[in-house]
Amino acid sequence: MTKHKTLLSMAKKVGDAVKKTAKTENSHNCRWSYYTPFMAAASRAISERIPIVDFVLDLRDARIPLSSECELLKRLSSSSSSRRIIVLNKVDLASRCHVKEWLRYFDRGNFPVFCVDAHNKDNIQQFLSFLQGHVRALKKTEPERHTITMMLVGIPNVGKSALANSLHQIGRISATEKGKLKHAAVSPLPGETKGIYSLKVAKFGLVASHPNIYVLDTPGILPPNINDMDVCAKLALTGALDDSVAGEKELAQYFLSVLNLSCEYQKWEKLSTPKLPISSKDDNEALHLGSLDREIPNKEVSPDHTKDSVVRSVRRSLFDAVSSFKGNLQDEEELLRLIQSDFIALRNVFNLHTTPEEDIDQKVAVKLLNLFRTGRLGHYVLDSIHVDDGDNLA
Ligand SMILES: Nc1nc2c(ncn2[C@@H]2O[C@H](COP(=O)(O)OP(=O)(O)O)[C@@H](O)[C@H]2O)c(=O)[nH]1
Ligand SMILES: [Mg+2]
Repeated sequence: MTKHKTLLSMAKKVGDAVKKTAKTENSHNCRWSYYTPFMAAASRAISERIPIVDFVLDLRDARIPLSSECELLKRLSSSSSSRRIIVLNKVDLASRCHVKEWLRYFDRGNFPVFCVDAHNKDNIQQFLSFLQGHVRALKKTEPERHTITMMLVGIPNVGKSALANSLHQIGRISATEKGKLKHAAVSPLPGETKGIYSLKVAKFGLVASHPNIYVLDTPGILPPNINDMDVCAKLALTGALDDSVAGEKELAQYFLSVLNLSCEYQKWEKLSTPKLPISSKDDNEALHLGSLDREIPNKEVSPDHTKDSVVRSVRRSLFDAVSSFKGNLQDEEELLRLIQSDFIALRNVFNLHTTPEEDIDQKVAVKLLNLFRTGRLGHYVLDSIHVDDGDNLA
């Protein structure tokens, strides 16, 4: 996605909100509020283990391949004994063509890269074969090895525990290993994993000489503060920070800027209703009329926003709002006006008329964020590759 000036200023709003929360909650400390003593201890424990594990699986969010790089690994010296493999997770939520570009970008760097959907069995099988190749190469240089350790390292909520579980389950099933399966806690909220846990991934085959593979799940870590507001906003939108840190409404506004400035909504054209004549000035009013003209949910009950019919209505409303908008989206004020129209249209779709006025936008925001994060509102890669990014190549 190209860097629109308006998108950057919407990202800055989110970053400023995070900074403000950090300052009020933590006024006499230079670290930000999410950086708890627990996260500091986890960062130390992970740093100590990096030199003694065989592989570091540098887990990133495929939607933000650069912004989700773990700060601690950036500082990792190239002389470290462990081998680093970049893993782009949540690839099912990212736009394919952009992920391909990022894979080519990382291929030019020093570290192997693989993209994965932690919930997809076939994908995990392929990832296991890829890891197996690396284990074989290590065994060639150290044939006496009986145990190989791989540590998952990454920001909160990137899917470390989900991936550890999948590797453990699928690895053991394919090696027909007996024994009770363990389970790492997976949660949509950041900060769920509280310690470093080891799960056996099996022998990668039935031959006795094959080494035992263990994958270490770790707590998510972030630096004590994030100076780049664009990075901060992307981390918050994709769920690495608790939503209360930036505020759901600010995050939803940021998401709507991303959506309105992208091409994703164009895929929903066939869902569109015939256009009403909408002038740039009367957008809010016309959208009200437009949505009254369309499907109106039951007045009393707020529909389950994850139902296909509701998701379709959300898409249709967002498509209609942006495609009939006559303003200039490069102008922040006008973009905000479109976002306000989006919120009004979504109140109707989610049937939130009986909700107290001050809570409505908050409720719309929570539902919208949930739909974005479960891939129901398009596929995005928010980081873009620039010529000068070559200097930062991992
Ligand atoms: N769509 C999708 N969701 C995922 C994927 N991996 C993890 N998740 C979800 O992301 C959230 C965080 O996962 P978790 O493993 O707890 O993240 P951790 O904090 O890095 O351990 C959970 O809701 C997972 O179900 C993935 O590849 N695709
Ligand atoms: Mg976890």
